[in-house]
Amino acid sequence: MIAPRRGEALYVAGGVAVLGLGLWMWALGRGPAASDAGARPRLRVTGAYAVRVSASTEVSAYLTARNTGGGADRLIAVRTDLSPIVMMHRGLENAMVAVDSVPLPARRTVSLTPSGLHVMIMQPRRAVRVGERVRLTLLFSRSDPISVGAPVLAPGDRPPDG
Ligand SMILES: [Cu+2]
Repeated sequence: MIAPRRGEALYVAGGVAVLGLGLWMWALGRGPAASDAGARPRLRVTGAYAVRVSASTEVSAYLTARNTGGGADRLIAVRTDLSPIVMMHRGLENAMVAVDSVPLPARRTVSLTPSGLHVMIMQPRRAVRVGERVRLTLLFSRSDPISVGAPVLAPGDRPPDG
């Protein structure tokens, strides 16, 4: 049997030490110090409503998202049974541009309104009626999904308080 040379043994020991340090840092990262409860987002969604956009079949939706937590989050997608295609738009003058996500900073309230950010349900499977409720499931990058019922209003109706 050939004994390992001194250099190789040191090399192996060094590797074990690095692995140990990595495991220790990984454990630290999962510990209470890193998952500081104050840095978590805490979301509440209120005042959701939907409007059938006149002269088209699309349905837009609006809501208010309040983040009372100490950590930021992002709205990354919206799902509904009405359509597989739900977009998030930002209104600019008379145009709209798609956005990938909506930032929800810590301790801030973000409102999706007809004059700004909004949700757009493209090519709904059926026409929606004023008075019915559309169920929206909001997906976030950090928080659990939130489902809300959005009453369908006629264009120009006063939105619900939220
Ligand atoms: Cu839009």
